[in-house]
Amino acid sequence: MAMLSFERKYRVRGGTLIGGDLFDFWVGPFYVGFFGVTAVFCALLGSLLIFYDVSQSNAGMNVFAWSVNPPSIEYGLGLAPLDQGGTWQLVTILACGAFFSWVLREIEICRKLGIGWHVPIAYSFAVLAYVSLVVIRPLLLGAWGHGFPYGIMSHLDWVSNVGYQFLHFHYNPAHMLAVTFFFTTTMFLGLHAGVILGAVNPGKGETVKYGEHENAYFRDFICYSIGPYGIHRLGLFFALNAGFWSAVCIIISGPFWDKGWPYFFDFYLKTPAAIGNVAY
Ligand code: UQ2
Repeated sequence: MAMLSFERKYRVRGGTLIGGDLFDFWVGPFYVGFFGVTAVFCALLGSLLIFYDVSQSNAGMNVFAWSVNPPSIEYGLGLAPLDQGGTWQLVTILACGAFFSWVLREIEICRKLGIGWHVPIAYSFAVLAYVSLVVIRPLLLGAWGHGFPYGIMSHLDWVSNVGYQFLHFHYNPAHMLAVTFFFTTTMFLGLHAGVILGAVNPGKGETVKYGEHENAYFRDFICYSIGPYGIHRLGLFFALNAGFWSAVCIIISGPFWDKGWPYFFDFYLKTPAAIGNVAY
């Protein structure tokens, strides 16, 4: 890919977190950096281990049946033999290595450009959601076997099974918050993308519009415009909260709440609103 003339001035030295000028170069359009090397190393080795593990199973070429499974609960927090979940443990370590490397690579690029760390901070919430499932919750429950399996159908089965262990996972209040944030985030992106495309691509013969028209649109439509900075702050806030409450909702399930989630709302029966008014 050809380097655009103005790109040269953004391809600045420095900003690295480790190793000085070592790996401070680009390959085509890609910044390499120390953490680019560690990310690619972890991702390649992890992928090879996944293919190795799957090759030892009887799943054949059916990709939907491929699954790298965690050890059984009996192994606790110890290491398991490769064919008993040890590969899952190595893949998990390498996945964490790749994800953490990616966060640090994003930070180095922010430092080079002199921009804020919003992207690495946002991405780290996604990493947190993953780490909650395969590291934090298994540690709190005392066994790596509580992690989820790495497979297309098998991870869906895991989600369903864990959900039913709590009778009805949608009664988990943190899950309610997470779902609500996910949905509102897509609504905000839909509204935002729609208004931006509507303004810059108004149709044949119309002149391209801009920010004031976007403002006016939402004032006329819902009596309120949050503004061009506001919509991005709101969107980032809601997106980060979606990841954050996802992490909370799974970490509390088991380590801090071991009944069905519907029972959580039994506290209502002890409130003045219910006492003497609700039969049960
Ligand atoms: C907006 C605005 C934008 C937008 C969008 C809105 C000009 C280009 C999508 C509308 C969003 C609003 C009003 C948020 C409503 C908030 C809640 C909590 C329901 O006003 O400013 O900029 O893209």
